[in-house]
Amino acid sequence: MAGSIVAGVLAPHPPHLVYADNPPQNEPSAECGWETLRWGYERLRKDLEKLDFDTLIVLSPHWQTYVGTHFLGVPQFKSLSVDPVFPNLFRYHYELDVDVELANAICAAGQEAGLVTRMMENPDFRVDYGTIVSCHLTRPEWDKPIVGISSCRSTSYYSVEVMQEQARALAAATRSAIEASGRRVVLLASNSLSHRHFTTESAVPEDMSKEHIMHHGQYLWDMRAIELLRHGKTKQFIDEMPEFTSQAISETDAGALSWMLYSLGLPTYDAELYGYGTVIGTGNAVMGWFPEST
Ligand code: 2X7
Ligand code: FE2
Repeated sequence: MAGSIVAGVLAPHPPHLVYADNPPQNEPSAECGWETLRWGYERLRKDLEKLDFDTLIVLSPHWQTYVGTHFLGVPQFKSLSVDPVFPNLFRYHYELDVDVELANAICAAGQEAGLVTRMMENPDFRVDYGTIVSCHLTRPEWDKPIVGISSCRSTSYYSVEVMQEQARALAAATRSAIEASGRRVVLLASNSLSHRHFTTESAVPEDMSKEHIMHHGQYLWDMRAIELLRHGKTKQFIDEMPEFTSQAISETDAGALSWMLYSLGLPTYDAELYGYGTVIGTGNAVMGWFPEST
């Protein structure tokens, strides 16, 4: 049977959410924190549980490659991931499996479509924290293999428009490789929405009396993005992305959300909003699109 995308998820990766969950893999421990987002992820996990999927594909802004798009290409990775900005919150011992066959297929299809793509085959490679946090919060059991895709930073080199063209080509490659694979796949766009964060941290990082959006303008942009995305206006959101990305300093610059929305065929059906919350001033939404339920 042909493979399919069974869900697309906007799956932000602030390490604070893992810190506050206190999983055994993470060394620091927290009292609480960022509950609206963590409860949102909890509801997402329940919905994904019903879908019987094989593989998670995640595109992360924190695996930055400057010559083309790279794919994790080693069957297993095991190491310690430390957030470079928040080492006090995230020291996470990970062990994960990679769906190398599917990764190879997307890499090859991308190349055929004219993208510069490459398999990352260094067994000592340290997987970035964006990939780990989004995958952990979506599937803490780590019992599904992943495909990890890098962000090739074409927004910085060129523009949001160029990034979106490349995201569209990568999405077409992703779709055709999934169809040929027979897999049931969940796509994760690992990014925050508005992305300005405070440069100092409170003495107790999980002190929620100190947590709020960086400024009102960022909040307005987040609300606009969520309203469009929730109500099937993904084409309009894609069209507005250059302005959104520059005005909200959004992590959409990495291409993850564009890739995911293009892979879903720019959905015109409603998305499920699982939660919105700020993390050290940034705006984050957990949202899901379910093509089989439309
Ligand atoms: O990578 C992140 C992020 N995107 C948002 C908030 C805080 C930390 O890390
Ligand atoms: Fe980030």
